[in-house]
Amino acid sequence: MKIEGIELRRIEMPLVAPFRTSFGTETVKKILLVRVVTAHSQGWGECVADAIPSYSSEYVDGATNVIRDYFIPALAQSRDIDMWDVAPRLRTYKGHPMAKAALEMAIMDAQLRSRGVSFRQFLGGTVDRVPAGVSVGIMDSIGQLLDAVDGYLSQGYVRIKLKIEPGWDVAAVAAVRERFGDDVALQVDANTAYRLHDLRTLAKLDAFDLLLIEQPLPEDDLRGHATLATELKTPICLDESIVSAKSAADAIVMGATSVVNIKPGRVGGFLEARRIHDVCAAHDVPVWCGGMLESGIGRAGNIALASLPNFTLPGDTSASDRYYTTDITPPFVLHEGHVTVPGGDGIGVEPDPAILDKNTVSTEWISFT
Ligand code: OSB
Ligand code: MG
Repeated sequence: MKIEGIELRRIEMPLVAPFRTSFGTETVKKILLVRVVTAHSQGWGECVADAIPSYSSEYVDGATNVIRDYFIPALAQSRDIDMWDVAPRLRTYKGHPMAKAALEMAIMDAQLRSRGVSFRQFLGGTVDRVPAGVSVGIMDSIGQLLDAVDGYLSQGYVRIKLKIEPGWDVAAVAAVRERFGDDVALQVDANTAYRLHDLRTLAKLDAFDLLLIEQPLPEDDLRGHATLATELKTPICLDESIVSAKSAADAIVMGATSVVNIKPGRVGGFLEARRIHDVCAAHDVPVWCGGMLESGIGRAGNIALASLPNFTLPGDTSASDRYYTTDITPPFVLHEGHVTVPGGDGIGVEPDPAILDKNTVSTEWISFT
C-alpha cells in the first residue's frame, strides 16, 4: 500500500462532566488524530495519550512530536507499507505505545478499507453488539456519586466501574451496594493508587462481591499484585501493567492477575491487543476492553475488538453521549445495555468534516512524495 501522506490533527472536545481519577481530573479531552492517505483510500487512527503524563508516561504533545520526528520518517523510507510492518519498523524506538498504536490503526484502517474488510472481520469478532459498562469518576460527595450511578443504571448500562483512591473506596462501594443492591455488576479501578501496606483497606472490599479490582498497585509491581492476590477474595485485573502479550503471559503465570483489561493504545496497537486476547484465552483468563475517553474513531476500533470471543466481561465501551455532547462521528448509542459493532469497511465510521473542523486546534500534513 503506497502512502501519499499523513495528517496529524489535534482536536479538543469538552467532556459532558469532569472525569476524576486517582491521578487527576479531565474536563476537556485533547486528542491527536492520525489520517493516512493512500491512492485508493484513507484511514483514521486515534492516539489515546492524555494531555499530561499521569496515566502513563505518554502525553499528547509528546506523541505528536515522536510521530512527526521519528515514526513517520522511519515509515517514509519506503512508501510501500503494510500494517504488519508498522510495529517491526518502529521497534528500534523504545516506548511510546500509544503513538505507535495511533499510526498503526490509521494504516490498518486504510488497508482494510481498500480491501473491503471491517475491523471486526479482520480481528475475528463473533458478535454484532457488545455489552457496555461505564466508568464512574471520583465525586465530591457520596450523594453525587449515587446520582451519577442512578443515571447510568437507568440508561441501561450493564456494569458499573467506580474509580477509587485512598479515602474514596470502602464507603463509596458500600453506598452503591446499599442503594442499588447486590445484583448490580460492580467493579473498582484504583489506577495504581495503593501500596501493599493498604492491604487491610483493600480486603474490606471483599465484602461487596466485586467483579474485580483493577490495578491497585504501581504498574511495575507484578510481585506485589501476586502477593495481594493470595490475600484478597476479589479478583485482581491489571490495566497499566499489561503492556504486551509477553507481560500478560508473565502476569498470569505469576498469579498477579486473573482478569485482563485490554486497551489497544496502551499495548501499541490492535495487532498486539489481539495477541493479548489470544494469550489470555489460552490461559482461561477473561478479558474486557478498557477505554480512554475516546472519540468515535477510537471507540469504533475498541468496540470491534470487544466483539472477539474472550471478551466475556462488559468493557468501558460506553455510548458516545457518556463523554461528549457532540462526537466527531455519528454517535454510538446504547440499546438494551449494548453498543453495535460497526460493520462497514475498516473501522466503519467517518468523522463529520464540519464537526471535526469545529474541534480542530491544529493540523499538519507530512507528504511522503
Ligand atoms: O484506567 O481505565 C482507566 C480513562 C482515562 C485513563 C485511564 C482510565 C480511564 C477510564 C475511562 O476508566 C474509561 C472510559 O473510556 O470509559
Ligand atoms: Mg484502568
